[in-house]
Amino acid sequence: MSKRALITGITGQDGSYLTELLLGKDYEVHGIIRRASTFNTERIDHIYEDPQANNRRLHLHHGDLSTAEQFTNLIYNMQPDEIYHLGAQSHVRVSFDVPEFTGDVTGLGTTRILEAVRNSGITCRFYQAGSSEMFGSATPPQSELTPFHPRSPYGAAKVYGHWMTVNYREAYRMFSANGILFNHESPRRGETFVTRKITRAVARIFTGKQSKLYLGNLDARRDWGYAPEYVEGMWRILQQEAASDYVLGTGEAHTVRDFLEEAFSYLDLDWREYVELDPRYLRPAEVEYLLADASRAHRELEWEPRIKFRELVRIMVDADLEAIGITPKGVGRAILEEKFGEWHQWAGSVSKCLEAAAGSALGD
Ligand code: NAP
Ligand code: F7E
Repeated sequence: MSKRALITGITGQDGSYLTELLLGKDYEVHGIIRRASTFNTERIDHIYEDPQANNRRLHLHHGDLSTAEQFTNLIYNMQPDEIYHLGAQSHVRVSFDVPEFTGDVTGLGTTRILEAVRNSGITCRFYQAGSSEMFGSATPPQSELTPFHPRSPYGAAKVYGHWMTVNYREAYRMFSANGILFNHESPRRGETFVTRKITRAVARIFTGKQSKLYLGNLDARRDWGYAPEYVEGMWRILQQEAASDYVLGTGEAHTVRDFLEEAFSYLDLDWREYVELDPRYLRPAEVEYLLADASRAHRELEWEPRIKFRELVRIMVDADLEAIGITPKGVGRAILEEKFGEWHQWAGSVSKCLEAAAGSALGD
């Protein structure tokens, strides 16, 4: 019998890739989406099936992590085998502007889902989307044994979610596991995160649609990987015999400046001619250096990322060129086709799904 999964944050970068992965593994997938006045399902529209279709395997439910009102009933009625809790206010800079809201959605949101599982009385496996931001100023490389020292309301909220996940494991013997994921990016990354902001700007500058790119701190170092590989890691974490916590990352760190150099030079542009500082993008407290020690995941999950920094940049620039209607230079596309057999839509992995329905995914 096929398994059933519930995903919070299904409309986000990771939620969309995870949905494709699970549908490809024959799961029935349920996702929670927020009611919005405009369509907010762009990342999953290509795999969504018409609500009237028979035997569909992707189902969406309205809900918001700021209230627990319907989660217990939803989970009790659905009886999922696995819950991937990915929903969050996930922007670090924004979390300084809305610290209370971030604590509510990103921190307490985790407790609301855990408590709903406990109250529903069902047995299921729970994944918490933890973050390298929890390490903050801890000395790199960071592993599962590194003490947390968050530097933002977002990081602090994720530390709370992490320990609640551990607590439900210890107190109620729930299979609740933390993934501590370092930055992972893709053509589906939100446009205000620095990697996508850069690759989108490179494509627009190349085609004359933009002349300047305003950024903040260029010295911060991040361990950037490719998102589809990280959702595979989430799935592996929930397939282990016992629940535990795992760091996922590439083991390579680069500065934002390195990213600029790599992205602009791919199209023979010099980033210094286009990039200017805007202090609004600086953070009250910065995380300077994140570098994953993912040796436990390599050993126990057999998880090893195949896409590294330089390849990631090329994939993202190619995709952003394509998104504005320009034939990509093609190196990034060739890398993905060689390593995964497909370009970034992963259409083949969900080939069993019906044609995507046009318009609003919930259809109401
Ligand atoms: P993302 O693209 O920002 O997606 C966040 C998702 O959460 C979206 O589906 C969003 O819905 C949903 N959401 C936000 N507020 C909500 C609310 N109040 N109620 C219900 N849903 C809400 O994030 P991501 O990059 O996919 O990351 C997935 C998870 O991993 C997040 O928890 C993030 O904090 C964590 N994480 C990410 C990274 C990374 O590098 N990407 C690394 C470590 C951890 P809308 O589409 O309606 O906005
Ligand atoms: O910033 C610097 C910024 O916003 C990366 C989230 O997915 O990963 C993400 O958080 C670095 C920082 O990602 C701009 O100061 C410079 O040092 O792309 P980001 P993040 O803060 O690392 C972690 C693992 C998560 O869990 C989060 O959910 O880039 N930077 N100039 C800038 N950053 C942004 N956004 N915009 C700039 O203009």
